[in-house]
Amino acid sequence: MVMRILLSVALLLLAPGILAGKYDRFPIYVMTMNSQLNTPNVTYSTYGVYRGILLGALKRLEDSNADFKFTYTEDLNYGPYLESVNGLAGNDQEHTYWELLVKTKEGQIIRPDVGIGCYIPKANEQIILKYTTW
Ligand code: B12
Ligand SMILES: *[C@@H]1O[C@H](CO)[C@@H](O)[C@H](O)[C@H]1NC(C)=O
Repeated sequence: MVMRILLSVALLLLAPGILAGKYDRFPIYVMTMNSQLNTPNVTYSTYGVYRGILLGALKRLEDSNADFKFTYTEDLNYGPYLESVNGLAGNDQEHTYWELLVKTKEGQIIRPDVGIGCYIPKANEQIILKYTTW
């Protein structure tokens, strides 16, 4: 009996947490930067959902903000490859590409080992799309 009450209490306490996890949307920021030209960094805000992929957040941003556009190609093995941002495309001959970096909420900059189709942003992260060379 006591166990049962304890169990119900535990479940009641857990439920809101589980629901919040599933239906939460949280802010994320997308910054474009260009290491080749001295153009200013631009930061856009959008949102992520629980365990949602970056590609979805980028599409949402594109739909909500006329100043942000991107294109991607589909790689057989690795999925979506970010090809262009706001009309500027990476180019194999020129060895340029859009690098995916992430500034975590602790302020650390990481380079994810997956692309935009697999990366799962967390709340308040800043996604950095950096036009650069390899
Ligand atoms: C060279 C290379 C690159 C070069 C490609 C230059 C070129 N055009 O030749 C550059 C520097 C551009 C690159 C970029 C990135 N890469 Co890379 N890359 C490689 C590497 C070392 C070799 C690929 C290769 O030449 N294979 C031989 C050729 C014959 O096969 P291929 O199928 O034609 O190769 C093409 C694809 O691999 C594609 N490609 C390369 N990287 C990526 C990443 C993604 C997400 C996609 C969709 C396609 C793709 O470019 C190649 C040439 O067209 C592999 C690791 C490996 N040893 O395989 C990682 C690898 C494929 N890359 C990886 C990653 C994560 C990235 C980045 C997302 C890194 C980042 N944080 O920015 C970015 C892509 C960002 C974007 N714009 O979407 C991962 C993919 C893992 C995954 N499951 O998503 C790998 C496996 C390395 C790893 N971390 O383990 N990459
Ligand atoms: C853009 O952001 C990067 C990374 O945060 C920073 O190093 C760089 O100085 C910024 N560039 C400009 C022009 O503000």
